[in-house]
Amino acid sequence: MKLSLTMFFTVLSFLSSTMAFASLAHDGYIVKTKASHQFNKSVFNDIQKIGSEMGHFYVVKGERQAIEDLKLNSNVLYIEPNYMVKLNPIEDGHHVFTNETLADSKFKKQWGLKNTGINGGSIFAPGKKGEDINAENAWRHTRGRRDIVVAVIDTGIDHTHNDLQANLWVNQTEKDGEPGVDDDGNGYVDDVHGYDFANKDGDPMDGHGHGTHCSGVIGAVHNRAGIAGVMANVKVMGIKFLTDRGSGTTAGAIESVNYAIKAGVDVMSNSWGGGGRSEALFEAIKKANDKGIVFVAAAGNSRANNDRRNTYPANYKVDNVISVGAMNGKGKKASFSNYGDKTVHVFAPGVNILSTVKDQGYKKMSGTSMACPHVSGAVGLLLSSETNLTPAEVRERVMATAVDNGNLSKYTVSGRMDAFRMLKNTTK
Ligand SMILES: [Ca+2]
Ligand SMILES: [Ca+2]
Ligand SMILES: [Ca+2]
Repeated sequence: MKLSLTMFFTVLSFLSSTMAFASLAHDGYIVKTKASHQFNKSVFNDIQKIGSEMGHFYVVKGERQAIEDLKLNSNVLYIEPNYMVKLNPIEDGHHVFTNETLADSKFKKQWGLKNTGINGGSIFAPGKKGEDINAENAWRHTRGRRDIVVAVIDTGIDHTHNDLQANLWVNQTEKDGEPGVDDDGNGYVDDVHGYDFANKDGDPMDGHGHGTHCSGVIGAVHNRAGIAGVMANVKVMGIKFLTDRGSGTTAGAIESVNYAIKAGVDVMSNSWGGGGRSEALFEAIKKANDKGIVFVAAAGNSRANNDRRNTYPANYKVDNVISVGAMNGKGKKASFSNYGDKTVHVFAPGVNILSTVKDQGYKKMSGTSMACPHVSGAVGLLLSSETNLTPAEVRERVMATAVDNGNLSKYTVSGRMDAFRMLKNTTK
């Protein structure tokens, strides 16, 4: 399964989309029905209902003929492959730092927030001063708000990490409630910090590290230890649908989006991709847009032109989707990053990004996976300052205030994201 996914990113650009989608890895089929449906259990291997506010959805597995026959049922609206999706980092870093207690000691290595040109000395490649998201100036305007919730839809979150704990989203009713009981009646048992749709339980603990890394970029605590998040004040919710090995399905993504909508989050951060177009996921993202929720997505790491070939979820045409490419410390497109001057809305730091990982660790990782949460955090800052902006207005602001640094204009609609200019609504 993993092999086919890797092939998707390396081979797909040579295939027509129709051909490729027929061969994309998937795990059963997503079925949308008009009304609640009684499947003939004897002809299917497995039937699971998907939690959704958008109607009746199921994941169905069975022989080809049984699926074909289902298409003829008048209660069935559509059937589509339940695509496999994956993470968008390109490598795991080799520099793992643990148990360091120096004063927000690693901030000087966070070139994405403040690029001095020499961040981290010999460990990190030299960059170019000022090629960053302009975080320090942005923080003079706002450092975020505790009632802004950013959902990281990923491999989960290490909610025991000292550099994240104070900024975690907490479902207080479940925290104070009974184990094994859905105390707040939202349909999910023991969802104290989010939910785990990969294992179907209330604990989105991250056994991989990727979701914790993205979470740290957004909201690592400004506590004089470890790193600093783009937001000092925020509630980060961990929604896990990718396994500890980093793979998941479209159905899991839909359940995650649905959970975040019900919880009333402000931003969803999505550092994953793959598979073909899913009508069901499109409907979920549109629902989020209707609820005023911004959906930030990694543009992908296959050096591909997203104007020519759709990468999902970054390419869904909904007003709340912000597609993010990755730039390096010199302010140039990262070699791996997807691009598109019509479809990739903005670029953000995504090479050698230092952030939190599991087991109290810190690690540098690269990918549009890392660029995405920089934008999610900056959007969180913007919503802290201007609470009534619509997702379309947020996206427009992100693009209108981005910096043309001379390197990125042919790769994106706008340029390099600048959090300070976003907040001040200025191009100066
Ligand atoms: Ca619950
Ligand atoms: Ca409970
Ligand atoms: Ca910190």
